[in-house]
Parts: sequence; structure tokens; C-alpha cells
Amino acid sequence: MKIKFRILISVVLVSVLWPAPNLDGSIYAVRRERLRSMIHGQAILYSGSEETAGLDKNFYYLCGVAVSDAFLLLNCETGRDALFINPSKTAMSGKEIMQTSGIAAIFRRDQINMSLYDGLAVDPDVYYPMAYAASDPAYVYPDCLVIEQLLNGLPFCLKRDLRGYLYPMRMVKEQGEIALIERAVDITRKGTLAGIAALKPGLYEYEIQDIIEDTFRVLGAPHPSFASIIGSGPNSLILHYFENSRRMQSGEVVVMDVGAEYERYAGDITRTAPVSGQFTPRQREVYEIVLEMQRRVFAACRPGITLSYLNDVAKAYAVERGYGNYFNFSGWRHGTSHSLGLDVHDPFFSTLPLAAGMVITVEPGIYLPAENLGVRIEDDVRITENGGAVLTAAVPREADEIEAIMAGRLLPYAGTDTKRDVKKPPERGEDKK
Ligand SMILES: [Mn+2]
Repeated sequence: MKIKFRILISVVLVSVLWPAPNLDGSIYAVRRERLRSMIHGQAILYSGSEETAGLDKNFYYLCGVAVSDAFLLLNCETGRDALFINPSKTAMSGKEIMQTSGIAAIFRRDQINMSLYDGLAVDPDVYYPMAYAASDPAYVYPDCLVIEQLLNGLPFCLKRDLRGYLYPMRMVKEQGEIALIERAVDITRKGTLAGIAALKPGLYEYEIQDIIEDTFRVLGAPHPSFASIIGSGPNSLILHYFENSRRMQSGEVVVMDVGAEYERYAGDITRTAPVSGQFTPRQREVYEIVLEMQRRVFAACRPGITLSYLNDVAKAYAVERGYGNYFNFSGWRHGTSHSLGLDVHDPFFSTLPLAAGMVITVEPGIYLPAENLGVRIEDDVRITENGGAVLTAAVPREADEIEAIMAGRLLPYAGTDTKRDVKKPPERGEDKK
């Protein structure tokens, strides 16, 4: 109860004093124009729907409207863009859609064939994100399938992959996007800290999940950016553990891998904490190794290197300490880093080098099945001109700090950017000046 009350108070303060940042509507027109300048013919995107995988972030990136079952069509010859809307699945008014997207041409969904035909008469090329599963090229992602089914009905259409042009744009974040990611990260920080502060033996994993997600919700993030992972004891070894149904016991660690989604942008933080409030010497030993892997990767972040190089940096230290076989692997293997943005696993070409403005995660782990012990620590880093800035620097990560939060010696939100959250009230009499 006490914790929930504390969350509520800080939430009220933050919401009043910290208005939401928003992307300037014209940014979408700028993005579309840039994309059009790189290709020819037409480009088509599908918004996704409840029946597919939800909102398609490629579509959203280019028009900023969250509508269901709609198409966006870019015509590179005329420079005109159009939206094709399913009115029964759209809560936004036409005016709202126009203002947000900067697109004046809004039609009914079933009129898209005509527009596509007109464009094909000039140039047969149609670009769209060709999203096939890497593990099975025969599997086409639902949003992609909807577009392919539409194009298959058209003669003289040459299908082209849009990803090679669109993804490099999405990989480098604009300033407005960085601000939204920072906000998502900050909400994730608060949820994570509330979760750590509430941990105790006998609680169920889902109770910690509730506390974290409640914090997200009251801070303006109605949905997590992915299914929260609260894995204690043996579950700390499972990479994508979503059950969160186990009762946590003293002597175990719990891996909390969570993210808030704010204005469609994702945060992603993992902390590993001892359920009892104190790491055992053995848990602390492994924890310190993971922490050191992370420090080395932070230091290695800079433009020009690849994500696989960062993975090598982390792995080299695990090998050096004798944990090479347990590095990022316990039956499931994960990378040390992925791109973060509109998607929690944002599009990224792993062969391309890092550049300033990219945002990545750094999340090495060591998993020891024989000991029911998994430790993963994850932070978010913005690549700068000459290094990396840790966006999650305000989230305590030292073992002592985690224990201090649990012991109530370190207030969950202390030592953070509260200066930005709360304005200093004017001194008495000062307001008269
Ligand atoms: Mn992650």
C-alpha cells in the first residue's frame, strides 16, 4: 500500500509539471520526402490491424497516425502522398489525420487499387517492406502479406524492397525521437525501481509485474513495450519468460526485464536483484562479472563499430573469467545489443556501423543452469559523435545500490533526475519581484 501511495504521489507531480513532448507534425512530411527522393515509382505501407500484429511502426514512422487497416501510398513521380482509411476502424477524424500526418489526400481504403493503377502506368516499381522471417523465408509477416495480396492482383507490377531505404532512416534517431525515447526510458526507470523496492520473499512474480506496469500506466505509458519478464530462480534462465506465475523465494535472484511504451517509443531495462534483499557471495561474484562486461561495452560504444563487435567485447571478458559457455546462453542465445526506437527491437542492419543518433541496448548476461542462476543487466545507450551516452545512467546498477534500494536506504527515485521532474517552488516573497 505504502509503495503504491508513493508511486501515486510522484506520478501526480510529474504529470503536472512535465508536459508530454511531441513530434512536430511536419516531421512526417520531411521523412516521406526523403524516402521518395531515394526511390522511384510508388511505395506502399500497411498500418496493421488487431488481426495482424498491431500498429505497423514503418507506417507510423511515415505518417504519425495510429489507425487500423489503412494504407499509405507514396507516389515518387508526382510527389503526392495519400492515405486510404477504413472508416469503421478509425477513431480519428479526417481533420485530425490530416493535421497529424500532413497528408491532405485521404480516401476510403477500397480506392487504393485505382491510385496504384495510375502510378503503375508511369512506373511499374512498387516498394514495400518485404518482411519475411529470417528463419523461414516462406513465412511472410501478416502486414507484408496484406500488401502482397493487394499487389498480386495488379498486372505489370515490379515488387521492390523498401527496407534498404527506410531502415537506415529509422536507425538514426532525430532529436524529437530521442526525447520520446528518453521519456520512455525514464518511465521504465521508475517502474523498475518501484519493482525492486517492492521485492520480498513470498511474493509472486506477477505481483512485481503489476507494480511495475501500474507505475508505467500512471506515468502516461498505458502499455509495456513488450511482455514484461519477471523471472525468479530457475526462471531467471529463461530468455523470454512471460508466465510470471512463480512464487519467489529467499536465496534466489529475479531478473526483471521490462519496458514502457511512451507515445509509441520503447524503453528497455533489465535489472537482476536478490529476492531476500541481499546477494549471496556467489550471486554477487557473477553479478560483478556481468557488470564489468557492461562497463567494457559502454566504453567501446562509438560510431564506426558494429553491434557484433560490442558482443565480442562482452564475450571476451566472459571467456577471460571462465564463463564463455554461459555467456548470453542458457538454451536460448541472445545478442548483447539491439536497436531501440518505435519497436523494442528496432529495425537494424547488423552489417552497418553504428552512427551518432542511434540508440541501442547493452544487455550481457551469464546463465548458470546448474545453479538456477541467471544474471542479466540491461541499459540503453545513445551513440554520440565520439562515444556513447547511457540514457539509463540514473537507474542504479551496482550490487550495493540494488541492496540499498531494497533495504529502504536508497529511496527508489533518489539520486536521479528529479531536478527535471520537479520545479523548485519560489522563495517566500520572491514571486513579488
Ligand atoms: Mn532488450
